Amino acid sequence: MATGNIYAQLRELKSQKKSGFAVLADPDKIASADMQYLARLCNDAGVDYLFVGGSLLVTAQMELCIQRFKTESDIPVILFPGSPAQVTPYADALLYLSLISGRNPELLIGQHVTSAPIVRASGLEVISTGYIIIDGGVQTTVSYMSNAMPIPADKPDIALCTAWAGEMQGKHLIYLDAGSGARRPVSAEMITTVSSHIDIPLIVGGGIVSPEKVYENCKAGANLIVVGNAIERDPLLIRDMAQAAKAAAGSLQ
Ligand code: 1GP
Repeated sequence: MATGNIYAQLRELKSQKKSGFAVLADPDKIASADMQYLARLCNDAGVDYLFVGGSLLVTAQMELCIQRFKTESDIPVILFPGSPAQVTPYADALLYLSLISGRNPELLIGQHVTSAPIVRASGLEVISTGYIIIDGGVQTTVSYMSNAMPIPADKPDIALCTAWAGEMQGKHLIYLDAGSGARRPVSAEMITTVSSHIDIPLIVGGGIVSPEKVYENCKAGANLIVVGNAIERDPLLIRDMAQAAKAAAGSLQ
């Protein structure tokens, strides 16, 4: 499938050894009155992308959330779906996730087959993503819902071989995720091991709670950092985190 603008931007980050910053909004956790506030904060802070989705959504607020973000900011909205039911044409792009660290055929290919007509008709920019879950020291929603074992946090070689396999299968991105609310984020060592040996952009998220960690992970080679929980608790972290990602430009990677 042809790739579009957002993927071109991510490739640019990779080739220029730069990093971006994305805020993950779980529509279940944001009151509709706060969506406008969050969108404006992100806009003012120079956030690169708004990710929307969740491993388990229990309210019907997703489309409202995306529409608010689109009216209140210029930031591209990327779907990070926990299931095909979260595919909506209101966003700009879709992370077309294949859980390559797991051995659950439904999340490798099954759900993709059943949702293919909807995805094709959506008009979204579809970004094929090798999704890799790393043990974050606690059972996260994604690890429970996916019924798949995460890669041990101290095994960067397994993460690298999984990322290589995804890259050779033609995935356009790799996403290393310790899971939302992880106690232990993906280690800098694992990020460097993976990033320095693949040619496609690397997204990192899960359990990142400080601008210092954002900076460290970008230095380690992440091209896009995703933060959700910490920002739900303290939206004022957005500015410092976005700046930390930009400040790390030109580092080792
Ligand atoms: C989870 O990577 C994201 O899939 C973000 O995680 O909510 O812990 O920041 P947090």
